[in-house]
Amino acid sequence: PCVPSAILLTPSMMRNYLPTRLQDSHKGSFGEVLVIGGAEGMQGAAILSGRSALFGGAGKIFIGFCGAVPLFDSLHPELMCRDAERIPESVSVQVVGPGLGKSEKALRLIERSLTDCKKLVIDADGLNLIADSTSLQAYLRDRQTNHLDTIITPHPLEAARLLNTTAATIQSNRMQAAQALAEQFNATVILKGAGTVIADSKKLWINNTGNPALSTAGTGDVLAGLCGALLAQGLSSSQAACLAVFTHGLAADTYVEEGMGPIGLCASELPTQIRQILNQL
Ligand code: NPW
Ligand code: AMP
Ligand code: MG
Repeated sequence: PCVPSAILLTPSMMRNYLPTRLQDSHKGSFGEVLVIGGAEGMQGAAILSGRSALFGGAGKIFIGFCGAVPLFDSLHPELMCRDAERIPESVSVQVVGPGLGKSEKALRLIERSLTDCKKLVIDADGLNLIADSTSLQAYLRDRQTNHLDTIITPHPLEAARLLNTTAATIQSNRMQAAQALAEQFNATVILKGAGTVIADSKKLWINNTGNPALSTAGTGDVLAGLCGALLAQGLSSSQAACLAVFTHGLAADTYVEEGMGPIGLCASELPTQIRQILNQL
């Protein structure tokens, strides 16, 4: 298949995508994000994603847990913690998958998000559930026809599960794999890993920020929450995907320059640095 040449993400390109804040704005101006994930033992993934949406500038953030619901996040009590099946209002931007698990409840939750949610980021176990189910794959493909936007954020093994191949095959031609995912699932794709590739039905982008400090648990959950925050602030799927990937990588690069990586950087340290980059880019 013909693969278009990739556009390198640059700071000047990213500046054009930055969300702006009018003087008379209020929290409703910056959208709501609902993170759905956090099964038993993986509540942290959903919290990381919610914190990232907060530092990425979303107006209001809910975390819907699949497992036991913490009373609140003591570091960030701004985040509203609920049972994922007890969130009354239908929030128009959702991030489904961080620590979601693959239970019956998880399956019900992702099916509802795929059919109802206007702007959806699908990560981690959200992608693994879709890889295992042809009916969920059909719901995902149909979203575009129903004018619903989707970003999917696979790492190479998740991409391999979706395309029914191996991670080695994905890695042997990352651009082609990202384009195949975009075409097969009618979504904007973030194919993660060193040299993250972003693809939609028309274009390919490549990112050169980021480094092995990011090779640690939870960094992907942070990226997914950031995508949600940028969608909630009005960016298109491809703009949100590109700006999120660029700033997430640059945050890690900044920590390395400051001597806080590549060894031992924590995913939970990324959101504050991402906030600074969004404000100073
Ligand atoms: P290997 O080791 O090379 O064979 P999984 P997961 C591969 C949640 N989390 N290039 C690599 O395979 C998530 O949100 C919860 C090549 C790696 O071992 C999910 O819901 C946390 N290969 C759930 O856990 C923090 C690559 O994929 C394997 C690659 C499972 O997600 C952690 C891992 O993939 C986590 O986020 C690359 N660039 N990147 C929490 N605090 O609650 C990855 N691989 O088996 O899908 O497991 O990604 O950990
Ligand atoms: P996940 O595997 O879902 O936790 O996501 C890992 C995140 O860290 C993705 O955004 C990857 O692109 C990023 N990442 C991991 N290792 C590297 C690396 N060596 N260079 C650049 N980015 C990386
Ligand atoms: Mg992940």
